[in-house]
Amino acid sequence: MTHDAAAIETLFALPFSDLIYRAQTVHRRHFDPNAVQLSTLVSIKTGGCSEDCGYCSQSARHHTAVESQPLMKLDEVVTAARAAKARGATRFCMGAAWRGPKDKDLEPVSEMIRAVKALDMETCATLGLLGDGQAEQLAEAGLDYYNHNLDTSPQYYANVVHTHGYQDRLDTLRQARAAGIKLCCGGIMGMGESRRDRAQFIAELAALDPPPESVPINLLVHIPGTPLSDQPALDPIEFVRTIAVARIVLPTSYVRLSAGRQQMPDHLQALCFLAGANSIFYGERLLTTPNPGSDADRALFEKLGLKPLGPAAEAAQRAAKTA
Ligand code: SAM
Ligand code: DTB
Ligand code: SF4
Repeated sequence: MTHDAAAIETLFALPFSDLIYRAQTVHRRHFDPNAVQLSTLVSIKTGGCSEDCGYCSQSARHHTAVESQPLMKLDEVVTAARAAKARGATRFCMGAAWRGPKDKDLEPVSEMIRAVKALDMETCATLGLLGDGQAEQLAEAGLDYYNHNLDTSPQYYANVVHTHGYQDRLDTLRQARAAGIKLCCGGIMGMGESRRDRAQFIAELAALDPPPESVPINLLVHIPGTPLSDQPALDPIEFVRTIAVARIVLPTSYVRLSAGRQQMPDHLQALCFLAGANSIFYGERLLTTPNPGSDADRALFEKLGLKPLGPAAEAAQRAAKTA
């Protein structure tokens, strides 16, 4: 099915119950509706970034409370990955506050990827824009996924980021894909964009060929000291609609209910799962902000009858139940 932005906007405008019904129908055709994939994030290099992304706590241009940290040591990363696996995460995502990695950064990051892979976890990295040959090097180290977000529509983008362009992001996605790495690519809702922008953003994701395997839908976390800190909150129902539309337009992608869960009550998260979200960030921190802890998530999953995806996750859940 082709989806241009106008057709996607029509989906957004459906009566809520009709939209959720369609999203559920598509979801059940392609996935177990009660299984949720768990990814744990760690910030391997924090703060001091040259870029000016308006939402970000880690830009050197914004005066935020984040303290810069150099590249983490290999053994600290392995300890964090082991702990994530023990809690039931199947994927470990390493994030760095860079415009993009320097060639000298790639060897230490490759070592981290090899070490996490050796724990029998899926590996993901989000390191910014990739230069020629860098994706190949990451692929060779065993990188399964590269996360790089389009963030919003091409039309709204210039309101949010000025130091690198939309096309730069598309080029990086192309490089990662060409190196055989799976894509994790999504965006942030609630940055002041219109519904049309949200529709155009989803159309851009669907136009990637093939579309990203993972699609993180973040709700803006308002960070004091960033240009977007005073942005009015997005209507929660509009956020649920965005998840439902992403599910319909990207039927075989994992749609991740991403940043913003800490600020969401259980019933809003439940609506997002009902709308077709089937992945979360799992663990008490995102990159620089809090996320619900694994105990809270386990309790939520119990209430909703959701099960974490994957054998390690199921074993961790059984162990937690009998403990
Ligand atoms: N520096 C790399 C880059 O920009 O691709 C990797 C890390 S960057 C923090 C990864 C993504 O996190 C951003 O593209 C954005 O979608 C998301 N993000 C960052 N700050 C956020 C915030 N305050 N609220 C929601 N999502 C956020
Ligand atoms: C994504 O889409 N969301 C994650 C991950 N990819 C790297 C990051 C969310 C960051 C939220 C704000 C923070 O913790 O700094
Ligand atoms: Fe933040 Fe990444 Fe933008 Fe740097 S490039 S300011 S870390 S989102």
